[in-house]
Amino acid sequence: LDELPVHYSLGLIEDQRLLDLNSTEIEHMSQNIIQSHLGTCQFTSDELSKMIWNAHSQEEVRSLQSKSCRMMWQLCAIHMSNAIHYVVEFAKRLDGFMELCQNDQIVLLKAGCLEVLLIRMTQAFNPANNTVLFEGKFGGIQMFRSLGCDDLLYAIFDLGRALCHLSLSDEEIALFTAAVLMSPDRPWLTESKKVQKLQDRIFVALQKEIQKRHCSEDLMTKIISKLPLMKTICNLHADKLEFFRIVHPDIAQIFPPLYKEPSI
Ligand code: MHQ
Repeated sequence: LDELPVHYSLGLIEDQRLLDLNSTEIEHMSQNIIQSHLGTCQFTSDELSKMIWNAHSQEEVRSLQSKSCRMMWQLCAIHMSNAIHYVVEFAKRLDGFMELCQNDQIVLLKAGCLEVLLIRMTQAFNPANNTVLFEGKFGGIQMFRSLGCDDLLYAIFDLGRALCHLSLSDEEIALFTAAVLMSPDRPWLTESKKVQKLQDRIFVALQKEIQKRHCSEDLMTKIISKLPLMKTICNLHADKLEFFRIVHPDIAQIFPPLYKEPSI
């Protein structure tokens, strides 16, 4: 009874033996995922904990607010593109990812990079005062006023708070983001069985990691329960992006290639 069943939205593993894995293999895979995360996370949690009380001044917030919608979108697009490059690098370092066909690599990244970014955001989010890292310092939702998409931003900040509330470790974030990236239900995947197998193993590794710190609490269930909100945000984001692309086709040019076509 030492292996608890692993439940998740996309399938059900009743017995770890079904996956035909031994602990060393899981441990090895965990290490690969954690190292990949640490090597590509842009800011370490140490760096972030030092920056967390370094907030934008009133003046700086006002200056962001006085930017035009256009300029602000551009600024956000630059930061998001940059962050997405790190997510792509993360994926490339995951065992198994580069062995997938190129079509599937692109499908998984296109569909998952925003979700990964939202999970990564927990480390750059201060739930004590609802601020997030932007332009080198922490600031609240009002920084983004000129974007004119408050609904989306409230959803993003709500998710940030909810994810912070789970107080995930770096290791858990690494495994969680890898699992989200390896979602076998993305449209247009050609080898979803292969992806499913990878994701199953990652969930087993995540469950193991969770058991190290949290004894009784069902953190796994809580983590999984955040997935629908993340999907909603990504869809909302894709809609805004679509709208923005029509209104400002020139700026949409700088969105990273993966970002340009939310669906193939
Ligand atoms: C990453 C580092 C990182 C980089 C960029 C609605 C809209 C057009 C944009 C950060 C959303 C505005 C993003 C820049 C805002 C919510 C975006 C803009 C973790 C994530 C993080 C901190 C991003 C978080 C979300 C930000 C602030 O390693």
